[in-house]
Amino acid sequence: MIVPEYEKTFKISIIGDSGCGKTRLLLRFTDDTYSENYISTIGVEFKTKTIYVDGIGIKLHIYDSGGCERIRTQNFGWLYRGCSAVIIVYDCTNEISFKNVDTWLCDANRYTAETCIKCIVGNKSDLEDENVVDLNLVNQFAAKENIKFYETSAKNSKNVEECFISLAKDLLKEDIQNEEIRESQINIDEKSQCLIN
Ligand SMILES: Nc1nc2c(ncn2[C@@H]2O[C@H](COP(=O)(O)OP(=O)(O)OP(=O)(O)O)[C@@H](O)[C@H]2O)c(=O)[nH]1
Ligand SMILES: [Mg+2]
Repeated sequence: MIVPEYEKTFKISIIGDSGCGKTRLLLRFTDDTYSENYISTIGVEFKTKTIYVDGIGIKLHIYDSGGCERIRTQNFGWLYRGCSAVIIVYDCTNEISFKNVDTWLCDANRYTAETCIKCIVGNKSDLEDENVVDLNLVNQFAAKENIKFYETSAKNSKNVEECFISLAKDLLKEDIQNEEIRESQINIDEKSQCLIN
């Protein structure tokens, strides 16, 4: 018998302003690499990584796109179609990138299914002296929207793995719950069929 390498597949999209570190976060997670070079992403790129949660293989398809306005509006379809989770990234050293989280979240809420899980990531936490974003405001915003918040550094790896793994765990939990709901629905339908017959 061939044992499959993975049992679940989820699509995750990383969005947020240009330069906040989306591509570096993706490459840190998938390849454990980092570079100071800044080459703005044009269009949409994706990478995959299989992880194991409670013995279950989960293949993550992670989509990354350029954050500039023109690219933002061009890529709605690619980024959001069939998306199970969205990571909205801002740059801790750039207040405007945090202000724009609201716009990115509106896009995500508008173009993804209601079940799509969202989280906020404040990246570049290694640049402690340059951090200009008030953590209280971020926590308040995350609590209001009922979404998780992580401070990460693609540079020194802090919290990057934790963020993706926690997201994968939440996706798995949600998937199992939906499966249970589907099964109980089938049972109810079967019972009512029996009663009719
Ligand atoms: N100090 C520090 N610099 C970072 C970090 N993450 C990314 N950078 C730097 O920030 C710049 C932009 O990073 P990218 O990952 O290319 O940004 P992006 O969000 O993909 O940008 P677009 O593709 O234009 O949307 C690069 O010079 C990175 O080296 C981090 O955690 N810490
Ligand atoms: Mg990029």
